[in-house]
Amino acid sequence: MRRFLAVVLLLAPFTLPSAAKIPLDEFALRRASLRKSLDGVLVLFGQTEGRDEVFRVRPEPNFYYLTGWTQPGAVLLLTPTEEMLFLPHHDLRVEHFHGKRASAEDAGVHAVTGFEVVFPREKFESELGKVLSAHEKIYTPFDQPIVEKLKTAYPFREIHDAVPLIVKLRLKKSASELAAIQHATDVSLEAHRASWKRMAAGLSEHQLAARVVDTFLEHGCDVAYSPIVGSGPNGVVLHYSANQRRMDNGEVVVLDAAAECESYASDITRTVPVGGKFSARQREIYLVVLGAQKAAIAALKPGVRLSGEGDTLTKLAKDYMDAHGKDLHGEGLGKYFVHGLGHQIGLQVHDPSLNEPLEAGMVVTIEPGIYIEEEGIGVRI
Ligand SMILES: [Mn+2]
Repeated sequence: MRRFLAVVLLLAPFTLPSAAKIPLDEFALRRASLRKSLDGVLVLFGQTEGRDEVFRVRPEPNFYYLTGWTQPGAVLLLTPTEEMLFLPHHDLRVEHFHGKRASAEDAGVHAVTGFEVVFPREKFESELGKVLSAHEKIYTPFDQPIVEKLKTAYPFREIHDAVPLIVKLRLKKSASELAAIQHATDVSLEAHRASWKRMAAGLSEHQLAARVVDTFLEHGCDVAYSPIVGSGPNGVVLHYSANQRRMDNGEVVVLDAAAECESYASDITRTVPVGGKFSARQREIYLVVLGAQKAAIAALKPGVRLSGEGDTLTKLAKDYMDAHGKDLHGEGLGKYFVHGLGHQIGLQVHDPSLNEPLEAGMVVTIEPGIYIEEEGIGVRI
């Protein structure tokens, strides 16, 4: 028995699902394919950091997508034929707080960054000036403060939003991205199952959240978003996150929680009865939501739209609810489905979309819900 236990303990660390790290080459390939469609100069700033920051800073997703670089203060400059990364100098004080960082003057900087050309940060303005002698247009994200600075510095240049160019690439997931999302999903499923085991009348919602977050951290992942644990009447609040209510038998809990692993997110919602059994009405609503989800998944294929005008998967789910259930006033349940059916997912839980029909290689969530305040029932799957 003792020997058996020792073997199990030895094996245990290796049975954890392993995180799929995106190789540096893939970031280089992404830049190469962006450069192919680039008719100007692209400028992207990575994340900055606050003073004495103790919260983990998420990388700016577009910058991360093209560089894989997470150290703050970096700048990316692309032209159709060139790639340059600009890094801040070493700062002993900063490195005392945050650990060693890479800098342009380091011998190994090319191998570490995957860039052949790495300059110190202060060279950015002069290098931008040089490449602009051969190009008219500047692409930069319109949602970042840099756009105003560029407009002031280059008043006679056409400045365009860089985001659609990058989003076009981000929408189609590579094999390693699919593996990363699958991994975050596997960890999230395990977290949901762990919380179901903990579930009992008299517990508080945050105790389910604790089990969920514990599972994420155990796997070296983090929360993709604040866990939503909405029991009873809180189940109808879409983005409820206080998680402080006592749960009781007879109620259902909407548990919307997922992990982010190696920068890729998942997004999973399940609705379960606190005491292990649905009431007849809860079960009825649950089966309508599940049926709508299955119908939408069956109709999911390239060319369809998730939401918007006309025939969309959201409309299909709503029609299913109308056809399969009624509220206390004899009206269809579709009107209680008050959000979009799903969204793109990847580096962000709500990955950006260009509102075009779905294409092969995209990853979307399908998560219908019915929220009837009058009956105190919220179900999302
Ligand atoms: Mn979602």
